[in-house]
Amino acid sequence: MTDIAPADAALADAVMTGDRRALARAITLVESSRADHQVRAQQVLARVLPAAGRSIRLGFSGAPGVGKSTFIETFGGHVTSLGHRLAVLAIDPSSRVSGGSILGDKTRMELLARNPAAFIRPTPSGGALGGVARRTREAMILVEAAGFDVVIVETVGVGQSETTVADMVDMFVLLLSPGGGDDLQGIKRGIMELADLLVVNKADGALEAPARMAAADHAAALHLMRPKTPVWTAEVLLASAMTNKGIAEVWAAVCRYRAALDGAGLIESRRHTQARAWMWREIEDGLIERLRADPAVAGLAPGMEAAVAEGRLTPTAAAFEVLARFRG
Ligand SMILES: Nc1nc2c(ncn2[C@@H]2O[C@H](COP(=O)(O)OP(=O)(O)OP(=O)(O)O)[C@@H](O)[C@H]2O)c(=O)[nH]1
Ligand SMILES: [Mg+2]
Repeated sequence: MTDIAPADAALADAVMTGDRRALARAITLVESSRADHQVRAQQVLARVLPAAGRSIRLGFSGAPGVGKSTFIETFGGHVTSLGHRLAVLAIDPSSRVSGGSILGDKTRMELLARNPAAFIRPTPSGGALGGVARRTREAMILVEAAGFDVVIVETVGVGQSETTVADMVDMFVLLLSPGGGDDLQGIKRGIMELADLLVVNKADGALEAPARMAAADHAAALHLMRPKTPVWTAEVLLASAMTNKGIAEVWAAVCRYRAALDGAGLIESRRHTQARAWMWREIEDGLIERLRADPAVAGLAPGMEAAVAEGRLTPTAAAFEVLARFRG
């Protein structure tokens, strides 16, 4: 890697002093797809890396409308009132409207958006899940370096993004709505299995009784699942982002979880595993990109595809031919 430019070194240093504008600029650099920006972003990240990693990383997911934004607003108010500094990032590969979902409903996070102890960054718009995930991971490093000690990565509970988020955080929290079993909520068993904590939101007013029933149902379903780690068994809590009920208990559960895993050295080892897996993902993505850009491969691939389609060659043999032609 070439040496970092003085201006970028200054940017990295400003991030580490907690300068919010520098932080926003550094995240913008990380999000840029320009090749020269990518090089500079990696230099900035390398410089701040020693100052990162000292947060609790939380993933929040749940079906559309379950109350994620409202919950993060209320939960964020509680956590910052305890003296923590909270950063909220989002992964939303569906990239609904430009600006992303968090910015779109900043009205739901009005207090948090104005809270000096909080930093909200909207979804980087567009791109495949892998690209969005990379930018979110790198933004996480930057917010940690800027001194935010609680990081929430929010994702909409549709499709692959839960797995992606679960793979980059210390604790995965699934928000559920009252009423209906998991079938009704479209929550797949695989996603429940990712959860370290389940929170049935909207446990207020007329929804309180159905919320209790939903919580009991989910607790029963959890009972049949194998815990992700021997030191922590997933719990189901009731909360209302509207009335504040149960919010302190959710934070208390986060603290208990952290203590349990930290005590067993599991947060560190989980992060090591995640970092290694991330490196290999980047290598795989980079290789594929180079392969597709290779002129020899580009010349050969269409013929190979035709041969495979017409049954003149097995896909395996065709793949061997293509790989043999690839010079890297
Ligand atoms: N009764 C009740 N309603 C709530 C609660 N939390 C959120 N809501 C309502 O549920 C609706 C959806 O809330 P959001 O916070 O936008 O939900 P979301 O999960 O962020 O939705 P998407 O961003 O679209 O995925 C809004 O009308 C909220 O006012 C709660 O604790 N109780
Ligand atoms: Mg939302």
